[in-house]
Amino acid sequence: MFIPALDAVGERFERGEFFLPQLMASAEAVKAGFDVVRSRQGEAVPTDDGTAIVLATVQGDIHDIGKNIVRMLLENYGYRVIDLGRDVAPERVVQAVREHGARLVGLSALMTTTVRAMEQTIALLHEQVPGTAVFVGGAVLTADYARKIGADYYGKDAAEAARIAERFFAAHPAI
Ligand code: B12
Repeated sequence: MFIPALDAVGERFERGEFFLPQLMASAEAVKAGFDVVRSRQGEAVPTDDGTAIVLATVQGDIHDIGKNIVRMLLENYGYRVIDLGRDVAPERVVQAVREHGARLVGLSALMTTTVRAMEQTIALLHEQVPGTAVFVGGAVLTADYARKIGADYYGKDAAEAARIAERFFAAHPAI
């Protein structure tokens, strides 16, 4: 319900019919809507069995509505999500992975200009914390492109994010 509305706003913004204030007002309305959904859902009880997931919107990108939906769904599945927020530097992601012993990292990017930061974050993670798997998503990405920038998995929406986590932890159980 919220997402088609945002798509319509995005299209009008692209056509020059809407401007930044309208974009911001729509984002605020959606945020308020999701806050209501969240408050009605009750608290998910996270398991702490080696299934921590670090989640972030990459550096330079402040779009976090999609990431927040992914987080909500992963939490509902019982995963412990360490949400670093938006505009997150690659080094901060590496630090959080080490701190929480996370083996799976989710990254979100909504702009063509910030996919580069996503690529840098993936490279730094693979170099500094080998064995960490990265799954990515966001409107600008495709499965092909995700592979090209070194991601281990691509999810087109939050439901796929949950399936990726399920598959990953089933194949890599905590020792
Ligand atoms: C809302 C919005 C904003 C809000 C963001 C508020 C917020 N807190 O997020 C505000 C007003 C702040 C904003 C600002 C800007 N925006 Co804006 N924005 C949008 C808009 C309308 C909707 C994005 C959105 O939330 N979609 C809904 C969510 C649910 O979808 P989603 O993010 O894709 O997430 C889903 C999947 O992709 C996936 N997913 C997402 N993340 C992840 C992560 C993982 C791990 C996985 C598995 C899956 C996954 O699951 C989600 C749920 O199904 C889009 C247009 C559009 N239709 O996409 C433009 C858009 C993204 N913005 C755009 C631009 C240009 C900007 C600005 C630069 C504008 C400006 N001139 O200042 C700034 C950017 C500032 C910055 N540095 O980031 C462009 C980007 C163009 C491009 N291709 O690079 C777009 C496409 C608009 C357009 N058509 O031109 N924006």
